[in-house]
Amino acid sequence: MSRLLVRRPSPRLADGELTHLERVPADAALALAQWEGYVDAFRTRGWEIVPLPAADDHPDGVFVEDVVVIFSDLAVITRPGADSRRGEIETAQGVVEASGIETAAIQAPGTLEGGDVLKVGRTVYVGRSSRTNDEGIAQLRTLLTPRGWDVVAVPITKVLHLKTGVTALPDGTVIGYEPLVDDVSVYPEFLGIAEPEGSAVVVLDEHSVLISAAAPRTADLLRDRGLDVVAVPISEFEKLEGCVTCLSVRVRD
Ligand code: CIR
Repeated sequence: MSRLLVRRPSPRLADGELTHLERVPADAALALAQWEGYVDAFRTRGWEIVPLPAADDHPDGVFVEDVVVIFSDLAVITRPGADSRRGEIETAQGVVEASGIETAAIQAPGTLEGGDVLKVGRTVYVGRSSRTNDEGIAQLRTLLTPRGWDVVAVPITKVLHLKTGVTALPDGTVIGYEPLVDDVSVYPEFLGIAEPEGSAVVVLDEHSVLISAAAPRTADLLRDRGLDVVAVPISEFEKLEGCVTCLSVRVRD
């Protein structure tokens, strides 16, 4: 059974880091309700939900994707580029280590956030962003090359993370809102969409994806391509530069 690692949102979510967006009020109660809806979308499709310990002192703790990245037989504990996020690692590390997956960690001076890591087949695209540095990418490459992964670094200047701008559909097509993608030519198959919020999709299974409810035209486009599309409202997380990918770590069976 596939497992979903999640962490409930902090009541201090509204104080989270912002890089490209202006701060607007976020509603903690609505955020919690939206998070529960997000988790339910997986639970009702057969995913096992694995809650990480709460980290209410960390406003961005709900964005668990940034602190752990799973590569089938290896879990990489990251070292976030944002100082305020380093304290999120400890509790996540305990859960991952207890799961029995081999674990490695990015070391200083390397920085890496999971939002900058996109797997497509055996290729791992890694965003060189304000949060992920060359040393972090080099460490990841050293870990993954012997395991048969091809690590490709890509520049990120227009959005927070690589996966804020692009993600991949079940068939490996990379999807993104072109004005916010530094270089679409990096990706062998690229599908441009009309809504920035539609850039992030989570693959639920071979035929289904999860997407933000703020991207109805992208949802229609994906349905036209034959996919089942589950749309969930995540407005309170989008205010903090979050998206559907960053709210969980997927451990696929
Ligand atoms: C941050 O700036 O770190 C958070 N406010 C948002 C993190 C979003 N994470 C992601 O897209 N993977």
